[in-house]
Amino acid sequence: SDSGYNAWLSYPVLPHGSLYDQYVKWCGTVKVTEENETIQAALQEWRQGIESMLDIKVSSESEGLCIAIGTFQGGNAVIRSVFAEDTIAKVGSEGFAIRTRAEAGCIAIGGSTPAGVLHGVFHLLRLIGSLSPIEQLDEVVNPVNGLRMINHWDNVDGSVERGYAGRSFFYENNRIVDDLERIRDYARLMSSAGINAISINNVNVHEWETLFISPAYLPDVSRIAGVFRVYGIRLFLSVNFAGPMHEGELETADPLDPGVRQWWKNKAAEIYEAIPDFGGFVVKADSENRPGPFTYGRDHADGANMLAEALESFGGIVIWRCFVYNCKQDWRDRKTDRARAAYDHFKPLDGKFNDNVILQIKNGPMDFQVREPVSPLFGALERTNQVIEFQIAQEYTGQQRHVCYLVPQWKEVMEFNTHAKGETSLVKHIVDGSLWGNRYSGIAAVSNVGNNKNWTGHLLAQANLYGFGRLAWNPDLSAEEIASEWISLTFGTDPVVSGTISRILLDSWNIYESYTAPLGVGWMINPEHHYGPNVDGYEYSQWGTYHYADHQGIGVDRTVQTGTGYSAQYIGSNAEHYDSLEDCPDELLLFFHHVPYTHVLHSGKTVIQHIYDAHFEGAERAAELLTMWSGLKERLTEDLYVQVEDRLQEQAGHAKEWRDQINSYFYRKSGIEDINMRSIY
Ligand code: GCW
Repeated sequence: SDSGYNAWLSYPVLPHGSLYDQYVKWCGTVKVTEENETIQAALQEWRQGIESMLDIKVSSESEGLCIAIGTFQGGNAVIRSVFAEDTIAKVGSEGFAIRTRAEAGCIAIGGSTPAGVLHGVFHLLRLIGSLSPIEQLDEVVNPVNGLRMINHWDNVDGSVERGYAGRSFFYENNRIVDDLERIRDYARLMSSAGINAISINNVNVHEWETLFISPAYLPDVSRIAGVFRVYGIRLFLSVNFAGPMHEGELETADPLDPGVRQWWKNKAAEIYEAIPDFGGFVVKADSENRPGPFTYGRDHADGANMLAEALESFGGIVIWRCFVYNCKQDWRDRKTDRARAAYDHFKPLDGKFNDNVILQIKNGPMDFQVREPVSPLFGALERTNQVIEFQIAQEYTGQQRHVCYLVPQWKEVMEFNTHAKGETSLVKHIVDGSLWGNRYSGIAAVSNVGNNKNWTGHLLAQANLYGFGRLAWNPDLSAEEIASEWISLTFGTDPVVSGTISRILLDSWNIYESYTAPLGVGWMINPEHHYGPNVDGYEYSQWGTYHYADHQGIGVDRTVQTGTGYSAQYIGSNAEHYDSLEDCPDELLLFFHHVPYTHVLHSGKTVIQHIYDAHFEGAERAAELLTMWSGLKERLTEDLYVQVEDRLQEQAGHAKEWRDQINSYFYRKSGIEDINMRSIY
């Protein structure tokens, strides 16, 4: 077996039956007339997928029913005859039209660009791989979000910041790798999931990576861009705001200094010389000790606009991150609230950014915790391009040792109603640009891949990578649909396998949440590496991450009257509900309120009893995941079975550790017994 390397492009053999016969009837012949490298990649993918799933040979010669693929302008007569002008007019630059036309003897996939055609081919392969009928196809499919981006936190020394799947497959020993085979397979996976933009280096740009935009590295960076280009993906780089000083040329990085502005303009010209379709820059500035405009008394708009000006004439964009907060906070200071920071920094700058700047906002106000409210910046920026940032890497959700399918969490965030413009103003409509009519918009996420054979360490963590791409393409897909697609494409269509894995995935977020930090308060993890329980791990630190537990109660008071006032960053009824002890949803109670352990939740339980119950149940349910998986032993290849079994074993044991540390901590603090008298230490 391939150990999971082929992931959702494994193309498992399909069961014989009427659908199989239908596929064989249509799919054995393919007609392509264009030489374009992206169209040729689509053809190659088609061959590989069909030959593997149907166990037949694909020919381009034979007569009879066929698949025709190509662009509308590409000279393929079949494509032209199948699609009407008004259909063609509906197909955007990355979308496609697909139609079964018995009269023409073909299923045609047409796009206005080669990338669109490629997406169409992946679409049909996905339909077949999940046993959908193909004899009545007639649809136009366009991606909902413009930017569908993956951010790598890879360093050129080969390490990956918050990487849980081995080392980087882009870099080794301060060089870009020679062999691009794995990167090509990665591009196939990303493209098939719908991704169209990838930044390849860490937002914390260190010494060597600062030179990625200089002649020392540009030729190699451009080799990677060439691989991505074939699959319709644009390459981006994270840049160091202090770059102009690093190459020893300038003594300042002040964004209003004419010399600095010229330096970036020259850089942009050099970059586009090497990579004509370069996407642009990702920037982490004045954040966690990274350099930025603050050093020169300038603001984020000054910084971002300078870079934007340099890229504008080449069609490039600046993606400026909003993860800006005081990371040197005094824990004794109860007024400073990290949750407030992004809004406080960026709301006043709304409307001040150039047209080709996009602000990248983390989904929550803190940092990718298992539970956080939605960032109040969504809804607050009416005249600024923005993308949402998720973290596929499971930094705070089990580090790809525990299973935690994050698509349901992302869905919840995307469906959140901000009330920013009229009654219904969902995050997904801010993110897709439709609410405010933005020039650029979309969705980005921190990657969870590395050089482990199966890409993601935990095989089931592949579902998050696939799911992110699919959700970025179409946020209306459900978490269930995405899970079920991923399972069929990866493991085949056995309904028992599908039922079990789907349940494991869909329960996993709730299970992880229940045995870790309670009721939205977050953290309680070991400092630095962030794995495993440590209730006070960040309690007396400078990072702004506190739970304030004492012998009477727990939680962060973020109300207007007595707390940090964070709740007022929301609009209308959201602000009211979060601010109110009565109306605040249970799962976020301790994010917004400090309450006694005896406070009664909407569920009817006291906070302390909720903590005990959730932790006992969570650990038990984690152990059941292993039992459920064991039922698949005879149905999966041994290699795939065993690698997940190992991880689920670790999770079951580790969930107990979480349970016992959290329960014991709160029992000792509160002195309140568990009403069920279970073992607490
Ligand atoms: O989640 C935190 C991580 C840092 C990361 C930072 C960020 C790249 O712990 O490792 O730095 O967020 O998003 O910039």
